[in-house]
Amino acid sequence: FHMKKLIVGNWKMNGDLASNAALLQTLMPKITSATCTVAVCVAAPYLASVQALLSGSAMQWGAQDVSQHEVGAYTGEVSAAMLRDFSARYVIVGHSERRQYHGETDVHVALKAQRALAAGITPIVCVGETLAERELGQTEEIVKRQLAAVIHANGHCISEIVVAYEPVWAIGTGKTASPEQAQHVHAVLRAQLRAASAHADKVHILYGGSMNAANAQQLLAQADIDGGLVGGASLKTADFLSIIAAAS
Ligand code: G2H
Repeated sequence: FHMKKLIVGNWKMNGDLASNAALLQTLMPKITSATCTVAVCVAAPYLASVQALLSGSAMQWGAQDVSQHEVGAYTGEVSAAMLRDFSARYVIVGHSERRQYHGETDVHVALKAQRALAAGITPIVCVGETLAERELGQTEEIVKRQLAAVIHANGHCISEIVVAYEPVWAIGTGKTASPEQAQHVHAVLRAQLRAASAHADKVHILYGGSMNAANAQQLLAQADIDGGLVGGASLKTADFLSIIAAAS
């Protein structure tokens, strides 16, 4: 059974109208192949322009966060239905930067994943341990706890999610998990998904954390690494294209 790999650019809080358009116009003609799925997750204000640019292309788009609430008096929040209005295919939930700087807990992340699924948007659920947790030997326990919350809240829909393993110590630091370290955790996550769903093997488990042109191939060659969630390198055309080539 061969799963098409999924490469998602996480632009984080970068870019502007002009630079987004320039980046996508360079990427679009080069991303025509059906051998790998490619998406970019952009800041919410740019969804409309990214939708206009990418509609009809081979690229997908999505957002970086979604409200845990459905609708109502939640100033500043963006709902799953709003993302749906701009045909977002994906939304990242529980990125470690949200957990770290915005107080998101496993409970919030589970609710956000639920809202996304209910709106027909695929949540990219991020899990990962900090350096201190890894050094204490708690990696498996932490990622399993983070994923368990989402499995518990989403039951039989769990095969509709994407999981991203992002060791916090590897994010934006230039330090990457070795292919063996990453594969080990991916296998743990796969086993947990299999225990929850008969369709676990169709869940993409992405690696994230300083994935780049030089390390992508080896990471993507691992049995349970089904793609990448790419931050910094997704803002550089040549690097992002190399990663896509490695996944194709
Ligand atoms: C991890 C990743 C993308 P970077 O956060 O989500 O970013 O590739 O810059 O480490």
